[in-house]
Amino acid sequence: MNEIAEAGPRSTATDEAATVTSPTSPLIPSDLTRRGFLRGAALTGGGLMAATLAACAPTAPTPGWTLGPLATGALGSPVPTGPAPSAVASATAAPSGSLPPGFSSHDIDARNVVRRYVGNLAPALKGIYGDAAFAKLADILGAADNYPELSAKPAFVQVPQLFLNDALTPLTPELDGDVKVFRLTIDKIKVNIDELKDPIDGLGYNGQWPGPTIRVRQGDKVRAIFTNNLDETTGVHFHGVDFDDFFQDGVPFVTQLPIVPGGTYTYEFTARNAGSLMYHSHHNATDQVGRGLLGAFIVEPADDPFKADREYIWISNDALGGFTINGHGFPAVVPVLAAVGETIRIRFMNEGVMMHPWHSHGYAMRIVARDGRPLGSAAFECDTLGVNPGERYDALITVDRPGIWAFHCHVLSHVEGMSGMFGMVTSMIVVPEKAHVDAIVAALLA
Ligand SMILES: [Cu+2]
Repeated sequence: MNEIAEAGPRSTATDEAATVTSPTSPLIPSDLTRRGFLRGAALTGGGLMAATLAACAPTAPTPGWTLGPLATGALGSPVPTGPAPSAVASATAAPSGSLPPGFSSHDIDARNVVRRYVGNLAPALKGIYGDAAFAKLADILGAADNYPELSAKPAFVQVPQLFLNDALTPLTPELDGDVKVFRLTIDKIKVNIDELKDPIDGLGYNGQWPGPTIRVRQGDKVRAIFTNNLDETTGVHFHGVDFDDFFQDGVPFVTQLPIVPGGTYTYEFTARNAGSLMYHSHHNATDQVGRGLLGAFIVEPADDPFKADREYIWISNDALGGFTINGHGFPAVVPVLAAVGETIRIRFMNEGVMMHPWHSHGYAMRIVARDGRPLGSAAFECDTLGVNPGERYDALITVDRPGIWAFHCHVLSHVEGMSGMFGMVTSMIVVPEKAHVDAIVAALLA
């Protein structure tokens, strides 16, 4: 099984110094420390720490659900304990134990995929949302079955993820005078869209899909050196950059010769314009971008007008890996985490060949920038945002109500079928306290 460690070297953090040092890691606040994690656990009487540690530490004991509230939960309906109805008895994925009347194999499959998404993080919900909400959630998931996923890590922990890659192996430039130098390889890789699916043959920058996030400041001089380890030619385009020199534009047979196998090519330019940009193959691109040659290029302005407590990069693709967010499909997709009172920023980027309307349940998004350019007085609010191929939108969401809110593409065939939800689905998990988020993230990074 593909463990979190495969995302990159593990942190060697100790209790005294577990600071995630990359100030540019999405999701992870720069002040996240082991002590912060412990403080978070203290807020929930220690239960959260135990639960989140157990959730993600491979050798930790599996926490048990507190099943007591189930029979007398807020819903007031006892969990069925009788034999399974005959209509569902043949469902191959059906766990032993109870199955509510009227369930079909579709319901069993649909529930199983959500069970995989939540995994053994589920017990932490008790400390986060309180007993009554926990009882409802346990009822919805059918926790009384003591189903196997309760003791498995969430699906999104079992495959490499962009935010973990960026946190654990941030792409740090060398300095050559006042030039920031980034070195990347272009590689053939095996990609696990989902830990239960066979790996597919993909391509990646530095062995990652999406590639490592490249971050600079507006006005920086950038040198990006790419070595092509493929057995085919390629070219790299920095998408959305206002180049001074058009020969840096990365289009083979227009502004350069393709980068041959074994070859190295250097792009050098000044990051004139700020915002959410991208880098990707611009050669045989339907195939090469579809196989994973894509990544985020973030140019920070000197004074960012959009203040956010957490940031998420959300790159969609829809080719050889299916319908994906950051290279993964539900349930192997990291949730958006936020604490009440926080503002999060989502940088939507579409590297696919189709438009995807992203729909946020429970909250409106304030769209403040398009293609990296601030919208100013044209900023608008919506709960469904169509993002066309090549487009980027920056969305701000200020959260004031806890909950687990679905967040998905609204082309329904991209998200749900007879086996339940798949592809372009995740959730926004809003928790009452910042420490809850820090605890979960720390456990992911541990
Ligand atoms: Cu879609």
